[in-house]
Amino acid sequence: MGEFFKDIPQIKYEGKSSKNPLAFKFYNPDEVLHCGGLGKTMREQMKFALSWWHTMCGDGADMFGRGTADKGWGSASDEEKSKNKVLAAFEIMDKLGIDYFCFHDRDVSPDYATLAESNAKLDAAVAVIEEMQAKTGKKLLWGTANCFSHPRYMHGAGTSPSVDVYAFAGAQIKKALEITVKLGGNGYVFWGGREGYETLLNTDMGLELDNLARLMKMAVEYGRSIGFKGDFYVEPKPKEPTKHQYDFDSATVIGFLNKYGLDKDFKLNIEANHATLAMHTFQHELRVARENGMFGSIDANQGDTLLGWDTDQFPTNVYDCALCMYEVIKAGGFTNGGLNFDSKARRGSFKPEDIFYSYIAGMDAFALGLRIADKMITDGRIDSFTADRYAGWKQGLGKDIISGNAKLADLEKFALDKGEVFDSLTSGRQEYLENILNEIMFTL
Ligand code: XLS
Ligand code: NI
Ligand code: NI
Repeated sequence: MGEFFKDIPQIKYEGKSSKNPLAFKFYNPDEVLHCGGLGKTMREQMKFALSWWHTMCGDGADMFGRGTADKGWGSASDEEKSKNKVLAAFEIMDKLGIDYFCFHDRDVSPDYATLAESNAKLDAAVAVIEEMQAKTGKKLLWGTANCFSHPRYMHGAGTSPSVDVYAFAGAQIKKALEITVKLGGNGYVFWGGREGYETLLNTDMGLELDNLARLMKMAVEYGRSIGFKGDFYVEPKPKEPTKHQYDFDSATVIGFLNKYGLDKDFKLNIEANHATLAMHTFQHELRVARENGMFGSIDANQGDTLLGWDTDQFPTNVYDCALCMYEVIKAGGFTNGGLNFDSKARRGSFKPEDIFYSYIAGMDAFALGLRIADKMITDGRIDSFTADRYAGWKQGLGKDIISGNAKLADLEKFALDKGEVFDSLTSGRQEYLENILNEIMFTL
């Protein structure tokens, strides 16, 4: 190792007084945080993952200009590049102390002339990953198939009007499941690339949604038959690349999974920037998933509230990270999921060392988030305020309603007896709570 990033040392925890830009200030991997009784090390609580597409492939190209970063990894051919990407990715993970990674099939190895050739070359690259995993103990958090980049997917994959394209997507998903199982992956993601529409004038929405569910069922059936024991995930996103993406937000996806009987095998992979695009907070999307028993994994990044697209920035907003980790702890922590940095350095941050500055920023922001969430829970003021607010549901009529023993007529009798209830209300105390959060955050 050390071949691609000779100038980058092993990144260590040096604490908050350090001024070393190539060190963690808040992420102390081996430190145990109580976290409401979960009591794991920071490393185990957060399960950071590297995203192959952004880190190993994304060169900063946008619709107004070519790439700025060199992601050729010194390779003379596509095959060599696939192999070098593996070596470079493992070097990055090693230097940052990241234990997991995530990929799309085509991040690992590109499309070749035929599906058979693409599969064979993908196998060769996967063999190198397998070898590196055996050497280092790094793990695959989740795999997925890229069924959106190739022009054949212009009208969608699982929602394409073309049976030919649908079959092609099925073939790609089958292969992606096989490599996920081969590499011991604990998750498989469906992000609805182009599963949506541009105009309803040409769209049979009912058939498209039924077909998408059919494809997911086939994936579950096949995945389980080859020994996949992990979670399938849907990653909600409201728009981009299509005008309307079917997997709009957590609530929409949960409705879809329930309708088609997929709720036992699927959970959600929540991405911060997608929440912003859906005009929700990140915490809202996580809360909806958690309350429905569907919290699975996280794509850690952040968007820009002034922009309407997926900027996939490395997360540095500590408020959002804290409220995210609060939801994760309340959900009982990660099981098969983790925090995948679906994030890219800005186009102007094009030097190799920017990869490390970016991950350090994201990991430290989430470390602060975890520390704050831990403290919010130990402090207890916010949780006990909320519990007290609903205390009425533990006794009398409230208890009867919850146990199903009250009818509308009982509610009427109660209201008539009681008279005006305005004076019994208590304040929601939003500002008081927000100030507690600030106090916890800034006295860490
Ligand atoms: C795109 C998505 C994508 C998924 C994986 O917006 O975030 O990167 O995470 O297909
Ligand atoms: Ni994502
Ligand atoms: Ni995204």
